[in-house]
Amino acid sequence: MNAYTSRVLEGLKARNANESEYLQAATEIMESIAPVFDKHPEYEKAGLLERFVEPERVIIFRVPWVDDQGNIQVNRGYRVQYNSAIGPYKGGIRLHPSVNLSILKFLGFEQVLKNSLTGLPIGGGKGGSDFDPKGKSDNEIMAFCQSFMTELFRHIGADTDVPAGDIGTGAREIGYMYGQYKRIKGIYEGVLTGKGLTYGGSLARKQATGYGLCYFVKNMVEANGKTVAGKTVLVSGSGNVAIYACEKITEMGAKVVAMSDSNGYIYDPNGINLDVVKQIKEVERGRIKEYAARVAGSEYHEGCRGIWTIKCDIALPCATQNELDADGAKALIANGCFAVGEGANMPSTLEATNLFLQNDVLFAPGKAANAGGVATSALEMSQNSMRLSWSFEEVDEKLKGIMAGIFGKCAEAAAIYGDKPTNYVIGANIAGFLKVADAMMAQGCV
Ligand code: NDP
Ligand code: 2IT
Repeated sequence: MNAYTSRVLEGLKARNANESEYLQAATEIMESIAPVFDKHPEYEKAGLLERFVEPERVIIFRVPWVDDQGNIQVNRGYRVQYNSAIGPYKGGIRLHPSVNLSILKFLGFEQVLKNSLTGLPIGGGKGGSDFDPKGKSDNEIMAFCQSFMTELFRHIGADTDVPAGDIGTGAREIGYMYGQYKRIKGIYEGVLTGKGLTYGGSLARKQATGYGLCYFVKNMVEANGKTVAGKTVLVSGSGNVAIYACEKITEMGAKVVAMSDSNGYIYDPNGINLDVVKQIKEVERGRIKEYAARVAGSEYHEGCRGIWTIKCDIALPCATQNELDADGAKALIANGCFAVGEGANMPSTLEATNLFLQNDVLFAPGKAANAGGVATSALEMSQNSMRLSWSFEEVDEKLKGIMAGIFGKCAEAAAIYGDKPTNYVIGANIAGFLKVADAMMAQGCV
């Protein structure tokens, strides 16, 4: 790292000492983009990095709601509006008991670079709450979502900030939030993405993150003289991203042998039966453990981290941050895994990422590999603005093109700035940063 990036990173550490996830993401980003400042001394004069690392605005609010027993519950709501240099803030809403400012700042920071990589006009943001949707009735989910939107509505809009889904926020939650926004504001506009298909949602948005991940991985693997077909794959998680990653990679001719949730993982040497997973997770909102009781020849193991000890060629972590640590990375490498594609945001710890890079495992960082979700959200925004809807095939074709474009940008920046041409971590961070930096320079000290 050069003196400028070191100084700014040290300042960040001093000011945000208790925000470990945020500092983890910031450290990776700053280490990656340092070489840019050697080529662009004008950035330091403009205080560009000091402005780039600081969110434009953070909103924290009370979310009171009444549960089915008539008790008052109070959660904390957040929206981190990180950077609007290249478009309205855009990014998901996470509903999970672990949510705090550090996690939302890391997610917002990653989102700025990810959204830039898509090539579409979207800035970066993230929001959420420490509300736990698990075990709640539909009525309680609705009560929470309506209360959350009763405060959030004044901070968002189709041309200012457009939230979407993330962990714990799917079509049901987006529907309740959209209904409440429309009721309060009286405007029918594309203020959220991931909407239902009857009220402005885009075909293929549900599939987009998982499919996009597989398109990126296929591009990466083939650019390095290998193939996806015939390979054995691990997919962690069993939520939206994991399910559609499993679907597409299977369609590409690979075999997924394991999936997980926060309690444990299933191993099915015959290849995961995705219809069973969809029934358990999408319809029944149940636990992955139930798969083993329904599919002969499969096993359930308690503890989600054990999934990385299964022998595979390709690993797709699609659950949550830091789910894949140094021990997991060592086990994957020892078993001959040659490619890792991050469907989740920052699922690999810094140590795990470095182990993959040092051992020449092809590594697709989340901000590039999972950008298909937000890219398709931007396509949903376009369709809403035009008041029309594209077919599944049209959206899917655009998604394929966008993912190929993102891989191209990562490879190109890695070739110029990286220690090796396959360092797509450096490639993604620099390619994403350059566009935002250029826009910020053009717009002056704001
Ligand atoms: P879902 O809520 O649909 O699924 C999340 C999955 O991850 C579940 O299987 C869940 O298990 C597991 N999980 C969540 N938290 C933990 C934890 N602390 N430890 C272990 N497992 C956990 O979310 P998504 O599929 O939408 O999101 C998954 C990841 O992908 C997240 O990192 C998200 O930020 C990222 N992402 C999502 C996009 C989208 O479009 N939805 C776009 C780009 C990235 P359990 O049920 O036990 O909690
Ligand atoms: O992390 C992400 O990119 C998302 N959760 C999707 C955001 C979006 O606006 O579609």
